[in-house]
Amino acid sequence: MKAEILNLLKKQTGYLSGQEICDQFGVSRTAVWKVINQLKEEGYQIEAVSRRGYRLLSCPEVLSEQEIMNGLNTRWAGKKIFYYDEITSTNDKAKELAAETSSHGYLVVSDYQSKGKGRRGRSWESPKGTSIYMTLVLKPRMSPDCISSVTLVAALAVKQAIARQLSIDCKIKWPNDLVVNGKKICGILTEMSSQPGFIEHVVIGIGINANTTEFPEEIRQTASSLMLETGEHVKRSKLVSEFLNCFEPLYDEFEQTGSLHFMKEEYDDHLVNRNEKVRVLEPGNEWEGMAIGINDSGGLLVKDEKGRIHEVLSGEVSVRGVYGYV
Ligand code: BT5
Repeated sequence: MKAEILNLLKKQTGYLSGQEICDQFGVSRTAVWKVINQLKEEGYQIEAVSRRGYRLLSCPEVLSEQEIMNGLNTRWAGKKIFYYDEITSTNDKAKELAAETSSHGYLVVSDYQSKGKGRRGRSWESPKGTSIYMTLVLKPRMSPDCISSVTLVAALAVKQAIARQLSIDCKIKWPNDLVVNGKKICGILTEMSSQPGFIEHVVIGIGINANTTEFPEEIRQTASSLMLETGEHVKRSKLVSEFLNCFEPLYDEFEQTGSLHFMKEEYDDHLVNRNEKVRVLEPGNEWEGMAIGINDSGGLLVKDEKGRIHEVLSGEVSVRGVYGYV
């Protein structure tokens, strides 16, 4: 009922009478008053005038289930949202929930993570109230081999969502980072649970530095936020809904065709070190070459000094610019 009342308040230009709300939902005035108070606690400014009713004055910049839902335009992505003020890691919570339910496409989102995770045991800085930490849970109908491609689908969806809200064009650092002006503003951690030949679930964890202004010393040179790079304040809930709106059609197409062919051109156009020299760090082997673009299965094509083209697969491999992170 909270979401519906909020929607009514948003649509109304003047006052919305308390009685009207009671009639519409068949509830008492006290119940309405309680919902209004909950909304106020969440940061909505609502004016209450006797005999006229309620009027919404302003909406907070909050990350909340309601606000994300309001911006959704999807069939299945994010239709169920688990919101937390704080959590250890949205990926860990998502995996816990995935084991208990069979539904596809729900989102776990939190305002703070005490143990945000990066890949291979690394950590993800997750300060409170400024950024986005979310995990989408999928039950894919595809072979486990296709899963690394899902990270690329998510990266392109984040890029598209950011472009819808802010006047910047982010670059993608294959396979799982987004960068602006050479600094990392988003990281993706995809984890899968599978049995031989089939996938039980996949969780796609995404951290976006939205309005963060301070980073710890160790990452100050390589990390940044959308606000620092654009000067624009990011509406986090809106960005989350846009991500889901962008992700759904891309994923549907990928699931149907089993290939990234349909998005390859757009992806390559945003590949940060396309046609530049990169260093490929494979376990026990480091070499340099020129990044060309991705192939239909999500591998990165890199041309070595002899002109031979190699498919670099994500996993144990890192690709860096020869001068540093990008
Ligand atoms: C990643 O790992 O980039 C994947 C990050 C995924 C984070 C999301 S948040 C929601 C979900 N729940 C989780 O627990 N995780 C996911 P990797 O490529 O390994 O990069 C990690 C490295 O990035 C660290 O070792 C730092 O050097 C750097 N780093 C840490 N926090 C950062 C931040 N907030 N912004 C930019 N760089 C950061």
